[in-house]
Formats: sequence, structure tokens, C-alpha cells
Amino acid sequence: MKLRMMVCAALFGTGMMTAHDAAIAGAADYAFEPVNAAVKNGPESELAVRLIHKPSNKPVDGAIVFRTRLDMSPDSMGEMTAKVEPLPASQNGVYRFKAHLTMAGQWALKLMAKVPGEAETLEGSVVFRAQD
Ligand SMILES: [Cu+2]
Repeated sequence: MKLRMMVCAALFGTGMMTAHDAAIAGAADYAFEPVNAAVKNGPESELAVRLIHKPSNKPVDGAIVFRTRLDMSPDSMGEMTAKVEPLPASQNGVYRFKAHLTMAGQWALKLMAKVPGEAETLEGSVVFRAQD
């Protein structure tokens, strides 16, 4: 990562940024992060993640989240899953889900998504701490 940034900076200096950008753009340029990692334990818990385009630090709207899995892998309970449903329409890069949590502790929301103009599939894992 560090090396790539250095190469990036070097190319920027020579004015080759545009071509270089197109060559390295991909799923690694995006990150899912929790809006608020602390959530309520229970069947009506709301999980919100923000999708960021890292080079510009801008939120990304219009992503299609086509696969989710919610499990307690951060607490070594990867087999323990909970039902998760998408809630309507994102704004400012925020995607919300209703989660049927059954236990206090750490839950990982794993997502696969497509964003407009990006060929690669995005994969993310966002950890939430559920409290009673
Ligand atoms: Cu558990």
C-alpha cells in the first residue's frame, strides 16, 4: 500500500495521473465503515454503513448491495448468524439495514456490492458492537 502511494505520487509529478488512475482504480478504492459502531441488541436493531470512495474521500450513492451476511465472527462465533434486511434508499453514501440481533457482542456485517462505473465487485466487513 505504501509503495503504491509512492508510485502514485511519483506519477502525479510527471503528469501521468489520469492514465495511472484508470489503471489502478478498482474495488480497493472503496471502503465501508460504520456510521455508528455502537448499536442496540435486539430484533429491531438498525445498522448503518457509509460507503466511501477513498481517493476523493467522498460518499458513494447508488451502490447495489446484493449480498449480506451478519455473523459474530469478531467474537469467534462465526457460525452464529442473524437475519438482516435492507432498509430503503441511501443518501450521502449511507446504507441502512434492519438486523435481528440475538446476543450482545460484536457482529460483522459482510457486504458485496456493485457501484456504477466500477467493474469490480466491492466486498466489505463492518463490525458493530451490540449492547443490551
Ligand atoms: Cu454469539
